[in-house]
Amino acid sequence: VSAGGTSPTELAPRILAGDVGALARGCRIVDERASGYRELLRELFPASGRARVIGVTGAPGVGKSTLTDALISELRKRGERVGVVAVDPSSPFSGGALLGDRIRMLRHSADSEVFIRSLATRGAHGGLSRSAADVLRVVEAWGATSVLLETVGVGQAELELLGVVETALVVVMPGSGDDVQANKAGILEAADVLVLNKADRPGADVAESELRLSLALSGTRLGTAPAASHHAAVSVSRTGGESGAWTAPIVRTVASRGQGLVELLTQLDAHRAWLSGSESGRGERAARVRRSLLAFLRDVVAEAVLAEATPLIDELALRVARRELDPYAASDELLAAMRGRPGLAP
Ligand SMILES: Nc1nc2c(ncn2[C@@H]2O[C@H](COP(=O)(O)OP(=O)(O)OP(=O)(O)O)[C@@H](O)[C@H]2O)c(=O)[nH]1
Ligand SMILES: [Mg+2]
Repeated sequence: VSAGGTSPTELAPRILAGDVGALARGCRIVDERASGYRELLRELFPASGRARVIGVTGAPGVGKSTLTDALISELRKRGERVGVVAVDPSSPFSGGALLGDRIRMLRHSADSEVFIRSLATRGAHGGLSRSAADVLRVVEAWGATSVLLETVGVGQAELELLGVVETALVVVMPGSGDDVQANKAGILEAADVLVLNKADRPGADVAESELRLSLALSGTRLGTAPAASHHAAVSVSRTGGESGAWTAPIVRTVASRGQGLVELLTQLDAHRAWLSGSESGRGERAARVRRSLLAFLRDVVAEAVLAEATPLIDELALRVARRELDPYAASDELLAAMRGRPGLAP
């Protein structure tokens, strides 16, 4: 039972009716995995999946929050209802930054059609993308037509987070070399739209050609990737092949002045249209759903197995340490035990 004395199940219809207070409570319950969170998510699930979910990621200070703020304004001009979920998986010291973001977006706080929420950090023990996906679902059920997920950094955690969005927007700025960083982490390859923000700064042209080079290089490297891989379609198109594939465009913006936002929104629309209106887009969308389900199942199954099999795992670990058992044999024993068979253990 939540703070307001409303059970999670009573909360669902209120969230679905667009109640912001209920939404805030629902987000907290889901984020903290408080009792009843599963039931709440189950009830909200049918109402999710309709919003456009946009991931905004990039190195610290590139202007993600400024861009998010500008995007909120642009989307509001269209009459959209907008949700923002901010995550900082990389740093436990981000209280100030998040507070700063909040202050920056304060001008939207009086707007009842805008909901902004910072996600509690769960990066340390994984499952961050699961938390993000859960909270996104609640915000969608509230009736947001667009949800922006802001994440700081260009590492593995951000790559995982990009897996739960529809359109992944990767932000870079001139003269930072963060495109190189992002390239290493595979973030550039995961981008559906690349934003070169702070285009008012010197070096924007150089930065853009470097970005193009990085993309071309990653495309070449990915050209040999298996066809089923996430980025295959994009890389094929980048290397000049298959038609109908999506090629990540580069959009220049000056977020602090709201410049380039119309073009950015045009590209976001184009990506959405591609996802739902083309064969390869629908394939990509289905592949993403499957991929994030797989990540979720891995998380849940591992959790369940670890919870149930702790004594067996302890025993297996001892035997592996004594070199009586190799890890493959240990996994065979664990699986056998999980299947309810007596197993191979003595
Ligand atoms: N010159 C210029 N400055 C910008 C632009 N966009 C944002 N800034 C400034 O860059 C600084 C960082 O912007 P933020 O939006 O906080 O960047 P961020 O990526 O959200 O930063 P973190 O959340 O800390 O990673 C602020 O001082 C902004 O005013 C731009 O297009 N041009
Ligand atoms: Mg920020």
